Amino acid sequence: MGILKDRFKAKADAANIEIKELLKEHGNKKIGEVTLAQAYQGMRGITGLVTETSLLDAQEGIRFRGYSIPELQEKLPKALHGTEPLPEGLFYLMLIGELPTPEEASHVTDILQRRSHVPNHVFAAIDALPINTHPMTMFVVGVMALQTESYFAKAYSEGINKKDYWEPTFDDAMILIARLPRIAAYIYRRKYKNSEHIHPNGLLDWAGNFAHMLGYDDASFRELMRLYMTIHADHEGGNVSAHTTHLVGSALSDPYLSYAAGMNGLAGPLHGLANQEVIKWIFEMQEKLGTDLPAREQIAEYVKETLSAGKVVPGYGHAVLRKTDPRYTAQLEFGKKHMPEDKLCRTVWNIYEVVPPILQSLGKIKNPWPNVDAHSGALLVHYGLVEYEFYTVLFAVSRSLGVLASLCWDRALGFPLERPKSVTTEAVKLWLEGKEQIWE
Ligand code: CMX
Repeated sequence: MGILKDRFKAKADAANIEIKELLKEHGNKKIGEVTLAQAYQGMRGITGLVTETSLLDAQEGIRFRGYSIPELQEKLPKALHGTEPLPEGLFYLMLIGELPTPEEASHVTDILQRRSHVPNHVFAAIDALPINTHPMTMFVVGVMALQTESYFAKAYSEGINKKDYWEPTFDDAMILIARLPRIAAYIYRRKYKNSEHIHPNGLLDWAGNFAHMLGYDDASFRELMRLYMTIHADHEGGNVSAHTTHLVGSALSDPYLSYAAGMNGLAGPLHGLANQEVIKWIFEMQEKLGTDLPAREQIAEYVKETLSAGKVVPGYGHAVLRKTDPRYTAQLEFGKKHMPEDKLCRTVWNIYEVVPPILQSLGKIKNPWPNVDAHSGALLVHYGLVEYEFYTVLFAVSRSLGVLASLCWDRALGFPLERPKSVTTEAVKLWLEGKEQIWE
């Protein structure tokens, strides 16, 4: 690969310098409807998608159908003796657009329970992978194996009328959501608990049963799972997992294919995988410093080392948010209530005091505040769920609620194939020289 790789590197280095210069001078020029800088730099600030289930405000954070996280915690139905919202209720809200009564939320629970049986070939597909496979890879393989069940794929091959697309999409979405906890728990028990699997408990709610199948029957862990599955469910439409699910779905790929694609995006370290990276980073800091409760000055030193090694501080920053993520705050409050003395949680809270001013001082980071991933791992570790490579799978199970409710809406509203225009740097240069304009 030597010569080819070297040539590519030389070309890429030169192009990087050239594009930087080009954007310095022409970044604010409009290329079609957007600026050149937006086209080159991740499409920030472009409103080009419709997602009905939730809306993100840069200062305030996420609202699901108009309701903030504290409002959801107050208004959504709870499990018996529980205080955290039932994610089934949030799914109802995202799908129907109205807050469910306890009976309506429990109807969703019933639908999911009745459809939760996972066919054996899905487990066989997971078992075919080496045990050291990352849990997210096992998860997506499990979802892809389940695609054999798709009503949408079957209906399409039999010639369904396009006005009816939404219906098999809806059926696939419900079945997929119903089965994901079992698939995820299977992966967890296979990889970390010697394949000692736990049967579902048909009397429990969706998240409570998930906690049970993972092997954590503590009542407050079940509450954590209900909160976790609620707050990670959706974050409007432009994030990588939601956008990918929508994009792939726009080709009329069925919900299994679309969701699996989205979860491959969630498995990236700048997105959902950041939750494992946070705990890995803290564990490495503890080991290096030889303490499980590092002082703020020690944390500051470690943060600076991370930055000077050219790495990001995981769990901090956001492409849209410009304040502390309310999903972080909800978890912080859970920690203060259930485990105020926990050393790892106290470390997470100390990091919150130390990191923002350091990131701010760099002058280039638009949001120095923590996101959802900065806190979730510490709560899980408290209950003994220390296998941090599994954390993104929890995020993925939750994210199904938002992206699949959205996919039902995509089909119901007949959204078309998504296909934005792209350009080459060569074409941009010709345009800047006034020679060619290919985007109009
Ligand atoms: N640590 C170090 N540098 C950071 C940083 C962080 N936490 N956040 C942003 N930056 C850097 C960017 O890498 C970029 O650097 P360059 O100009 O050298 O490329 C610069 O600051 C400007 O970035 P930005 O406009 O503020 O942020 P982006 O919109 O480009 O990126 C995000 C957003 C989330 C990818 C980024 O903040 C990040 O990498 N954070 C750490 C990873 C993380 O926690 N991801 C989880 C996000 C939530 C989720 O999706 O689950």
